[in-house]
Amino acid sequence: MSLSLKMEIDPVEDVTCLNPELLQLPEVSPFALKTTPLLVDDLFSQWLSLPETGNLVKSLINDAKAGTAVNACANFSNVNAVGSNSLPSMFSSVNAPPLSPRSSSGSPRSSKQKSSPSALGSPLKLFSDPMQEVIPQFYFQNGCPPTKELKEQSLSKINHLFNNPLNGLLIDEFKTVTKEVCKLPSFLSSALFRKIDVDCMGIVTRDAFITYWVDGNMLTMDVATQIFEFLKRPGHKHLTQVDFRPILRELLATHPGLKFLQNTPEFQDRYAETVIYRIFYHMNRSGNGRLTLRELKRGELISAMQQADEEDDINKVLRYFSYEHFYVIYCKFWELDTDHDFFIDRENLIRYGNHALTYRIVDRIFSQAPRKFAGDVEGKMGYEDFVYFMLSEEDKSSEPSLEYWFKCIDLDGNGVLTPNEMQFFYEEQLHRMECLALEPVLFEDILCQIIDMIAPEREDCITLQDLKGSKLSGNVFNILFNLNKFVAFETRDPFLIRQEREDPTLTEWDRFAHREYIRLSMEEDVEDASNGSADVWDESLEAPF
Ligand SMILES: [Ca+2]
Ligand SMILES: [Ca+2]
Repeated sequence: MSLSLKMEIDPVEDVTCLNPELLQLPEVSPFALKTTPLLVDDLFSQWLSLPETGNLVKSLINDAKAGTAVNACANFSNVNAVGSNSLPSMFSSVNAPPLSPRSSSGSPRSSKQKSSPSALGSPLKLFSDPMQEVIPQFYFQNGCPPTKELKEQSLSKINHLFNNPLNGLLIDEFKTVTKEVCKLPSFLSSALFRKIDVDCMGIVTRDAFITYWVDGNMLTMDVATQIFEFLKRPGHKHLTQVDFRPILRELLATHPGLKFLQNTPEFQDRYAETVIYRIFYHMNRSGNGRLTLRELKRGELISAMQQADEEDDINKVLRYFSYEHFYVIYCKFWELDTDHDFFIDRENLIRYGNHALTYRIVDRIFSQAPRKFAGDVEGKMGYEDFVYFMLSEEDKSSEPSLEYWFKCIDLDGNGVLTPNEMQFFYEEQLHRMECLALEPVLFEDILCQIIDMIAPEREDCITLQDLKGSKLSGNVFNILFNLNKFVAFETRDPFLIRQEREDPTLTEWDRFAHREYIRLSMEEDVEDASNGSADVWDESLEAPF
């Protein structure tokens, strides 16, 4: 192109030094050039009028005359390669507005440039080019609509499943839809069915289902959002404990691992309650009884539900649903609640774990420092409160537990634990050590040990954040108010160390519950065999505390 115009360029005599910044044609999309030929003419004549252009063309002609092998294209692109590394481009010099971001998607240049080494070598340049950025719509007020393909796929499945004279399904038949179309755990089926069957007709029609699931954009939501949407009550922005009851009821009615409870509805209720308390203990971190979508997404409930749906042995579902875990919690409560009025008082709780706890910490629990009791009986702890206590006591590595005990020790509630506050609790431990003729450890030494374990930001106090950042925080609490666990920690109980090594993926709670379940079931065996003479008690299985 440049050679064919040499005659017009020849008169250009003014030679100044080359300014590569003025030669930035590669910055312009060929697509833009094609669609605006006038612009091309303008640019080209501007380029021609540059003294450097005349200089370049002249030297090329001289080379040609002298018979030197010339590669005009190579020369040309060389000059431009230098130019393309620097800004501003020629566009800025002619004050042209940037091109619409949309046009770049069809531009062959933009796709070519992505793979060229110069583009790869300069990520900054890629981002600075407005033509590179195409941001797809990402916010939809009523949820992201399904793609045509996904919609068709679902509709064909729906048509197949609803293909009957009624054009609808009864509650039991609906389960297949829950599993195959919605891809949700089967024990959520009744809850979903009732959500769609608003008039309680006992049937969900094909059209009603499509309106709710496909047209309502439920299809494209993530599982947590789907479950949140249909479990919550209309107009609410959270889930409460009550909202979980229907799914627990269905799990109890259908899960093979829970069938044996069908003749004891009382225990079904207790199991359901316990699972719900455990879910809220771990997931409702604000502690206000209102589980938000954000909290639901952060926790492990959805994967636990999916596991419970696939696993016939409910005891393998360690998060929330294990029957054995429920059994251990409930038996402990029953054991302490001697008059079986379903409440325990301070004197009952002090017996927990072979009198492991101090009076001072038990008093703090009963003053409701870590958590307000759910029941309203003065000075009494209900079952739900006990579940919170027990989970905190048996797994001090979990965050809800650290928060629970932190509030207990923080006597003045100012958000930091001071040596004085810790000493208040430790005094009673020290006294108990003396009574049991154990070698007492002075508070000063204990404080040093605690500071070493936690490595707090400030040396004069410990924050909740400090505790959350240390793996040894649970031991600090045991030092302060649980004598049995303090001693076990100090002597590095081989039993515990062996258990930890056996399966490091288990939580402290999982190990405790497993150990306790074995112990409790052995006790039951002993009771059953009380008429016989054989002593079936195995000392090695006894809990170390
Ligand atoms: Ca009682
Ligand atoms: Ca404090």
